[in-house]
Amino acid sequence: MNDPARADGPRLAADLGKSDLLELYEYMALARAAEDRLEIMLKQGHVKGGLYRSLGQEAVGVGSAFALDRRVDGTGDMIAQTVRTTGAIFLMGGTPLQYFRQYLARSTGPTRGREANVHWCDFRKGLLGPVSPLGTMTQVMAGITLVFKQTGQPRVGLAYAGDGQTSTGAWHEGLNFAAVRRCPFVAIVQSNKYAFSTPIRLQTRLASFTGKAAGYGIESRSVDGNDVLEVFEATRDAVARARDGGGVTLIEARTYRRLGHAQHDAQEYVPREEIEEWERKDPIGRFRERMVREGWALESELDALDVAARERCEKDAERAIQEPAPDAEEAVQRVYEGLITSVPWTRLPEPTPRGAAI
Ligand SMILES: Cc1ncc(C[n+]2csc(CCOP(=O)(O)OP(=O)(O)O)c2C)c(N)n1
Repeated sequence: MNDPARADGPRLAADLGKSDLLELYEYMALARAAEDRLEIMLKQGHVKGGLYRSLGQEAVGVGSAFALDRRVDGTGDMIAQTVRTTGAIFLMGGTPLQYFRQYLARSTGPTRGREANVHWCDFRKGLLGPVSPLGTMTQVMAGITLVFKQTGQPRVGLAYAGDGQTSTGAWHEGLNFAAVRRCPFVAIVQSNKYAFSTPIRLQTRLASFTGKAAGYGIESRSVDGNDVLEVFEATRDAVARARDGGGVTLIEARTYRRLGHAQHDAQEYVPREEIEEWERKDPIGRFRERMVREGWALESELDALDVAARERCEKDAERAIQEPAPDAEEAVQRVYEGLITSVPWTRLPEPTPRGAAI
């Protein structure tokens, strides 16, 4: 859906028709199914590196990316993804198969086995990709959106950040730069209560991250991040403002990281009741319940989407598992500019001991 205002039959909610609402559900279900399948592959020893999940945060990535102009030819809007935006990556055109190949470090994957998890980009699909130092991609996206503006391209850039990321100098600099230059930029703070084990109260004295917007003179809005329609509406407004030359908006999406930072984090610093409370606010469960209650969809239609998501992930996982890792000689190529002619792991000759006769 590239035009959020497009009507397909009656508009049921947030100016969206039935097929749009089903698509929102479908992509949240797909994100969950893909990550569930990855968890099994991790236990089977197929995943290289850690596994980072967006469990319970699916509405943030899906609701926001749904508001973008999504194209696969390099002319649409762009996102700077994080490890918690699986649904957004799929909506932009990334696929579960790409996702699995990357997590399994396969030679067929987006980085051909050179990098792990979401560290990949696909500019044609509007995926800028992340680098590890937090905050950096907000700076890069600020620059990209300045180019959009200066070259008269009607494109918008959206950069996601966790609450921890907002404490980095890079995030501040990027946001301030985009604000001052009135770039077509949307900043989404995925406020999920923890950065690793650090709670929000140790990131900021503010009650809401929207308070930071005042410091940059930009618009802001706080939304229930587990309500996919609320996230969508806020992002749609922010994107429209950005495209019209109205500058930057900061959206705080209040959500919860239901698992540890990654699979290696047992989350011992989190009270069990807190997790249970957020399990009851599950974004997929809530949207399903609402769709059925409002008569937007039948339970059987949603069941069919769940089954299709799981079957697709099963098929793609089996395929990725069978595919090869890159061979060692190939894996070192194209990491830096130019080809590597001598392999870097060749041992240097032992140094001559001091005082030895030469
Ligand atoms: C500048 C920087 N500092 C520290 C880290 C290590 N690190 C990686 S992820 C992470 C936590 C991120 O938390 P947050 O931004 O809240 O995102 P979340 O994982 O909660 O989605 C940290 C501290 C890093 N990658 N970069």
